Amino acid sequence: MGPRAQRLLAGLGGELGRATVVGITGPPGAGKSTLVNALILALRAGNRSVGVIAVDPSSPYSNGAILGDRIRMTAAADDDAVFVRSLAAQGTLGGLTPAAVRIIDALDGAGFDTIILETVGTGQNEIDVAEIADVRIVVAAPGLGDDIQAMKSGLLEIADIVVVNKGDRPGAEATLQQLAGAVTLRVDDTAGGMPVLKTTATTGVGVPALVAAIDTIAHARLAAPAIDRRRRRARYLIARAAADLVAARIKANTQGLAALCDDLLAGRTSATDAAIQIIGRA
Ligand SMILES: Nc1nc2c(ncn2[C@@H]2O[C@H](COP(=O)(O)OP(=O)(O)OP(=O)(O)O)[C@@H](O)[C@H]2O)c(=O)[nH]1
Ligand SMILES: [Mg+2]
Repeated sequence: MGPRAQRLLAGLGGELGRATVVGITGPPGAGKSTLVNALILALRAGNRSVGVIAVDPSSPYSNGAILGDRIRMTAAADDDAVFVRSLAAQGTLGGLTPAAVRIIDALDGAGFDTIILETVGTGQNEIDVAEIADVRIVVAAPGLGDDIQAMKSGLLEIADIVVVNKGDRPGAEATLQQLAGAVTLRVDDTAGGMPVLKTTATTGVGVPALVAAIDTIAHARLAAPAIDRRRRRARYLIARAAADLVAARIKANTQGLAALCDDLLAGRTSATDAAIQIIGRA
């Protein structure tokens, strides 16, 4: 970002932190984009403006996913209160670029009520969503097989709301039961109240209940001062930048690294102690 853009965003500072940022993640093909489209329709029906950032996890050189999202998000066409932007992940460490945070700020400053962030849940992405979003939705669908197992171990950790989409498909109810069971087993789910909802994104069935669940959580989260939520996003940006810098430093340190590698292989040091020798104690 250039200095001019930075000044512009800084000038918006007083107005930022108003929007509800909703993160939507889940396995490829679960119907995230279709669900975002259905959410746009439902939120527009309530006269709320919606900004969408769809993070493309695939090659930064391909526009295929961008086109795909545009086609699926037909609700956005010809409506000034809807803004859809696709973003290539650019192969950064976090998968989700800091650019996403800047677009959130820009949309927030422009007065959008709800900002939806769609990312494919493969690895670091879902954690990034957790860092950035006020409300975190994990989307599953029947017939994704192993992905449900993966969700149980990882994705559900970050969820505020679990959605089983493709509710019109056979097996939707079984997937719902499976995930509802996994959610109640979560140790940290003290309230025992995480919503597990069924939607059919293609027809909009179940979407009003999802909007209601989002609103309930957003209401509680947005009670915190806007600056707190913006600081959390700033912390994420700094952590990502720090990780990039450290990785670059370790890569550049080829001379000393050979000896450290040998020490590690011979059990004379741990990976953590070796890292501390290179970057110092945090
Ligand atoms: N039957 C049925 N099909 C659905 C539903 N929602 C989405 N689909 C279909 O599922 C396919 C994938 O939908 P997308 O919205 O692109 O899924 P996605 O999770 O965004 O996919 P990626 O962004 O590639 O990870 C499309 O063919 C949709 O039409 C649903 O509720 N029921
Ligand atoms: Mg998608």
